[in-house]
Amino acid sequence: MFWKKFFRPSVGKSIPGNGRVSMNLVYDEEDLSVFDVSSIPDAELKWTPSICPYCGVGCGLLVGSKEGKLHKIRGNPSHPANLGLLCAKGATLAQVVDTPDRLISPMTRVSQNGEFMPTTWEKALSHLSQKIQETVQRHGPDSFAFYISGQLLTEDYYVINKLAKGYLGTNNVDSNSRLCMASAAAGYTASLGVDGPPACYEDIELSDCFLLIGTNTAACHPVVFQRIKMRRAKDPNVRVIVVDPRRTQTADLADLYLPIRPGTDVAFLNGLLHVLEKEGFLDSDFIDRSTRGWETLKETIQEYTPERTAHLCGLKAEDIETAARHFGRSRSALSFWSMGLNQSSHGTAKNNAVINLHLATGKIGKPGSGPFSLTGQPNAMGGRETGGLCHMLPGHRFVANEAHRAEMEKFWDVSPGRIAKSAGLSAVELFKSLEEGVVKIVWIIATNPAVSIPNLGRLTAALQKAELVVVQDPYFPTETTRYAHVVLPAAQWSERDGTVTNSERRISYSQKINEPVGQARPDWRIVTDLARLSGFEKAFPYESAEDIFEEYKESTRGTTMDITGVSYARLKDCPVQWPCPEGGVSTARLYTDGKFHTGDGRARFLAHSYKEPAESPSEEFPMVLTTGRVRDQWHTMTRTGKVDALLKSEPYAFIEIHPLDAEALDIAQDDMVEIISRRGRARAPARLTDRIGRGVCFMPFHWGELFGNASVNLATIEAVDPVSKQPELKYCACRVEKVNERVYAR
Ligand SMILES: Nc1nc2c(c(=O)[nH]1)N[C@H]1C(S)=C(S)[C@@H](COP(=O)(O)OP(=O)(O)OC[C@H]3O[C@@H](n4cnc5c(=O)[nH]c(N)nc54)[C@H](O)[C@@H]3O)O[C@H]1N2
Ligand SMILES: Nc1nc2c(c(=O)[nH]1)N[C@H]1C(S)=C(S)[C@@H](COP(=O)(O)OP(=O)(O)OC[C@H]3O[C@@H](n4cnc5c(=O)[nH]c(N)nc54)[C@H](O)[C@@H]3O)O[C@H]1N2
Ligand code: SF4
Ligand SMILES: [Mo]
Repeated sequence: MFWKKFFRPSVGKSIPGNGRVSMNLVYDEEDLSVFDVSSIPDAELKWTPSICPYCGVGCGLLVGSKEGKLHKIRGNPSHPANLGLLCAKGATLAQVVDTPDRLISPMTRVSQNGEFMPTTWEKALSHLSQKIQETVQRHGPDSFAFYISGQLLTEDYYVINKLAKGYLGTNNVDSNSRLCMASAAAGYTASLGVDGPPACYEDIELSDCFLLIGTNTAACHPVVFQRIKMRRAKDPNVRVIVVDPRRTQTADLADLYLPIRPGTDVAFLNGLLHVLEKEGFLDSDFIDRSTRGWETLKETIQEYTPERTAHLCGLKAEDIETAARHFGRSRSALSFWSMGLNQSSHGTAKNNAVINLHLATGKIGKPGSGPFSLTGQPNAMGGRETGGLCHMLPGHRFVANEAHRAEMEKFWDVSPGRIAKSAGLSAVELFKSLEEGVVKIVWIIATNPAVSIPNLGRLTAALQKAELVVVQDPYFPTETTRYAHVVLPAAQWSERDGTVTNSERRISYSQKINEPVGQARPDWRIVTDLARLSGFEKAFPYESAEDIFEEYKESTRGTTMDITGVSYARLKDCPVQWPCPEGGVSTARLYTDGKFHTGDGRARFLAHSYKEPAESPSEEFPMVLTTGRVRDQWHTMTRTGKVDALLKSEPYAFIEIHPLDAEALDIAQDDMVEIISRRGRARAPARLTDRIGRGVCFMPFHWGELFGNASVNLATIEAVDPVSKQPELKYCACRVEKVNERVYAR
C-alpha cells in the first residue's frame, strides 16, 4: 500500500498472520475499507500519520483527507503499537470530527432554563480570569479546581498544572484518570518505587502465559487482544487464563476461564501465590537479590489455600491450582488488567497482589514477562507523567515531597513555598467539596462527569451549587454542559498537534490535519490565553504545542522518566518509550537489571488480606451490580454515539442478568427492568445470559441522558480506595425489578 512510505518501519518486523478475525474485532489494512463513507479514490487523498484518540493501545493511523475534510482512516503499518491493525472505533473517526453538534463559539448561559448565547473569546476569557482572581482572593486558591481528562495531550496537562499548582497556588487538578488508572499508579509506586508498567507490547509475541484479570481486552483494547490471539494461535503451549465474573469475548479465548465472584481478586491472587509457593515455582534468587518483605507476605498467603480461596471467590480449588501451574511452569508470563481490579475500594491492594506474583516468580524485567496494566484512555499515562493528578507534580514528583516541590518551584520560577504542601482534591472529594460550597469554581475539560461519575444524582447536584462551572468540549450539548455557566469550544484530535503516551510508555506525536471547526481552539491554547490574561504572560509564552513540550521535557531531566532525548522531530520519525534521556535510546523494558526505584533498589512485597467491598448485598438489595463497556462505544458516546456502523452491534443500553435470577424475578428477555440501589435507579431492557454469574447483574455506563437516558451511575457508589482514592465502580448492592413498560425497540 502506498501510504507505507509515510513512516519508517521502527520495529523491523510485522505481526504474524493477516489480522483477519472471525468476529471482526480488528481490521487490517485492506479490511478497513468496509468503514469508508467516502468514494474518493485513495490516490486523490492526502495521507497524514496520526494517533487514535480513543483507547490506550495508542494505534498509529493514516488519515486520508482532501481540502481540509477527513475521508478515510487506515492503520499505520509502521506504528509499533498496531502495525496496521485497527478496531472499528478508530476506523470510523473521520465521521466524528465535523458533526452538526460541534460547539463553534464560546457561549455564556443567559437563563435559568439553560439557554446560551454566543460570546467572543476575549469576553469569555477575561470574564473567567476576573472571576477566578476575585474568588481566589476572597476564598483562597482552593476555592478553584480543574477537573480534567486522560484524553488531553501531554502539553495540555503541563500547562494546566503549571497554572494551577505553580501560579494560582492550588493543587486542585484532578482527572477522570482517578476513576480509571489511579489504583494502578498507586500500586506500581508502592511495589516498584515509581509508576509505570515495566513491559511492552513486543512482550506479547514473546510470552508463554497470559493472565487476563479484570479486563475485557477483546472489547476494550482490541488490537492488544488481537496480538495475544495471534501469539496463542502460533504456539500450542501458550496458555491464556481469564478471570472475570462475566464470560466476555475475552474469556472465549481462554484455556482456563475463572468466573470469579466480584470483588474477591485479592483472595484469588493470594491463592495463586499460595500454590506457586507450595509447588516450588518461586524464584528464590530473585526474591533474595531484588525484593523485600517476602516473609510477611509468605505468612499472609498461608491461609489462602486452594479450598479457602475457592470458597471466597466462588471458584473450584483445582482451577486455582491449574491457573497457578500455568503461570508457574511457563518460561514467561504477562498479566494484563484494567478496571476489574482498579475500580475497587481495594484497587491498590489488587494491583500490589498482581505485582507480587511477578516478583515472587522473577517474571519481571525479562522478555515476555511482567505486570502490565492496560491504560484506558489515549493519554492517561501522559497525565501520570506530567503530574495531572492532585497529588502529583511533573516527572513522577509528588506534591507531599518537599524536595520535589522545591525543584518545581525553581523550574517554574515561582517563589519558594508557592506550591501548596498537601494534595489537592481528588475527583470524588472535589464533587463533595462543591456540595459543601468549599470549591466555588470548577473548570471541566475533556470529560463528561454528568455521565461518568459514581452516584450521579448526588454528585451532579453538587455541580449546581457551584458559583461558576466552565465546560470545555468540542460538542454541545453534552450531559455536563447542562450545568455550565460558560462553555468553551475545544479543538479536538485532528485539529491540533501534540504528544500522547500509550500503555507501553510509548510517546507518539499526533499531527494536526485540518483546521478546527468554527472558533474552536486547542486546549493548551485556551489555558495559556487565560494565564496570560491573569498576569502570567512571562511564564506562559508558548506559541505552539512544541514550545510547551520543550519546556516540559526539561522538567523530567534526571527523573525516573527522563525524556530529554525526545523531540517532535524524533517522534515524527519514530515513537519512543520512556525513559529516553538526552543521547539515550528508547527503553522497551524497565527493571532488566533487577533494580527498582525504591531507594535501596529492592521491590516491595506488599501483603494484603481479602476485605469485603464497601457495600455488601442485603435482603433489600440482594444482588451485585457491576458495570463496564461494550466493544463499539466509547464512554459517554459524544463521538461513537453518532456513527451508524458503531451503533449496529449494540444500539441500546441493556442489563445482563442470569436466566435463573430472571426467572425468580419473573423477568423475560427484553423486558424493561430497573436496577435499584440505595442511591438511585437505572432502566434498560433485560438481557438474559448465562455468561454472567448468579446474583450479579451488569450494565454498561455509556448511555447517559442524551443517548437513551440509561445512566447506570445513578446507582453506583462513591466509595473509594483509601490509597488511590479511586471509586468502586465495579461493585455495589442492588435489586432488579421488572417495570411495566412496553419496549418498542428491537
Ligand atoms: N470499546 C471501548 N474500549 C475502551 C473504552 C470504551 O469506553 N469502550 N474505554 C477505555 C478506558 S478509559 C478504559 S479504563 C478501558 C477499560 O477496559 P476494561 O477494564 O477491559 O473494561 P470494563 O468493561 O470497564 O471492565 C472490564 C471487566 O471487568 C470485569 N469485572 C467486574 N468486576 C470485576 C471483579 O471484581 N474482578 C474481576 N476480575 N473482574 C471484574 C467486568 O465484567 C468487565 O468485563 O477501556 C478502554 N477502551
Ligand atoms: N459505572 C461506570 N462509570 C465509569 C466507568 C465504569 O467502568 N463504570 N469507567 C470510568 C472510567 S475508567 C473513565 S476513563 C471515565 C470516562 O468518562 P468521561 O471522561 O466522562 O467520558 P468521555 O465520553 O470520554 O468524555 C470525554 C469528553 O471530552 C470531550 N472531548 C473529546 N476530545 C476532546 C478534546 O480534545 N478536548 C476537549 N476539551 N474535550 C474533548 C468529549 O466530547 C467528551 O465530552 O468513566 C468512568 N466512569
Ligand atoms: S484499539 Fe484502541 S487505539 Fe486502536 S483503533 Fe481501537 S480504539 Fe483506537
Ligand atoms: Mo478509563
